Amino acid sequence: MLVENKEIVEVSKRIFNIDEIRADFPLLHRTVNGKSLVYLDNAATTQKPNSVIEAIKNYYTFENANIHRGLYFLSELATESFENARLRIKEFINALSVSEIIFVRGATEAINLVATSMYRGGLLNDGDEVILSEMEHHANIVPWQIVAKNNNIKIKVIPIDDDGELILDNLSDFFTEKTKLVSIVHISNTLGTINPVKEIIKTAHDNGVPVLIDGSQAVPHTKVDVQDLDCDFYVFSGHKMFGPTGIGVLYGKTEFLKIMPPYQGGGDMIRTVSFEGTTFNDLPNKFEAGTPNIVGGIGLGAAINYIDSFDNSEIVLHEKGLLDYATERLLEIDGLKIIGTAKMKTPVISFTIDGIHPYDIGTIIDTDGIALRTGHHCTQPIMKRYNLPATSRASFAFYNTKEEIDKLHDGLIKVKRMFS
Ligand code: 7TS
Repeated sequence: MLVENKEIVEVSKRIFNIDEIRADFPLLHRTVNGKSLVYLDNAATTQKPNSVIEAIKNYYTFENANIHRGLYFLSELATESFENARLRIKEFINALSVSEIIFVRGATEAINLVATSMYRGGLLNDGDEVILSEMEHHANIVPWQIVAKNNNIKIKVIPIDDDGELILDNLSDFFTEKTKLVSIVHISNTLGTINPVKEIIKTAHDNGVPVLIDGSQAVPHTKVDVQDLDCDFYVFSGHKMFGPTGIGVLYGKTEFLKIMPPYQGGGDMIRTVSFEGTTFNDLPNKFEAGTPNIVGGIGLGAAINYIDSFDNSEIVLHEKGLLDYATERLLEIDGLKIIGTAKMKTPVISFTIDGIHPYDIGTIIDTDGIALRTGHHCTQPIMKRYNLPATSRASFAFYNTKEEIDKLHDGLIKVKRMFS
């Protein structure tokens, strides 16, 4: 029976055809400044395929009602669609149960939830230690700084080397009896580095410490299996994986979510309420106070269906081709330096060009319809590590092409000419 199901899934995978894929994304076909758009800011957010746009339209056209409340037809339909999306997410990351999937606003809210709830529940106390890395997004730094009164959680930082790889030789030395969590990024949004999170999780567990993985940049590119990783928490945002904004996921092992107190109070997260006291709902509802982003959840489910319609190895292959080609072409440019040269990378290229400020690069290249990110990418500690005010960043998705990389190359040559 299982074998039969497997065969059906494999047969139904779409052939990886770049023209057909691009046809799925209406926004890729617009013009900007009279030029065809070249969208290279996918680490910030991805464009949305028609199937996601249609799922959102369909929900508001035919299903809109509040969930978990009414016994009437529409409410049950909306509840079913929303809970089906939760099931799709559970399958997508191979969680053990749907009760481990908490809908949140995004990765940022997920990390704030864990920090706040751990602190409130006494799993993290004043004077305790949390291990982060030098390549964290601000979303995985600031919550740990603000959760305790007087900034009382000690943050230990795993450093990075010149290539943008974590220096893990003495990782075991980071752990003391005060260490309560390792919270680390799976793939860096600025450097593209894929971190060896499975090894880090193993070392942390050998020291009796749980691990949160910030998977925001991993889910659009790689297959994630939370049971295989054995992480205790895994967080990501829907909008970076072809889904809508305002929706994201906190995965947590039941053993932790059960003992952690609620993050916010309100409807849906309670079982009974009186002025004398309140009892809380079961997982996952305990962490989902108020009307959730119903359409966001449904849109995220559609995005997962879209990603899953391809064989992941074809996505990885295409993206590796983009990374290699873009690296080669950009390095042809005199004075261009790539920041982040780890052996294991996703298609993200941060770079500087001698004598030209990244903001000038971003602004000028925009006139050619090329969308690049410039700035610190919410990773100021990385900028400090490389002694840079900012970088330009091209980040690719599987709908990007080598022709777009050629346009980026030519656009940068033009920028250089303007400054010579
Ligand atoms: N963690 C990582 C690794 C990220 O790349 C981002 C967003 C976040 C957390 C926060 O995600 P949010 O959806 O909650 O905002 N990264 C970027 C970026 O690279 N450019 O814009 C946002």
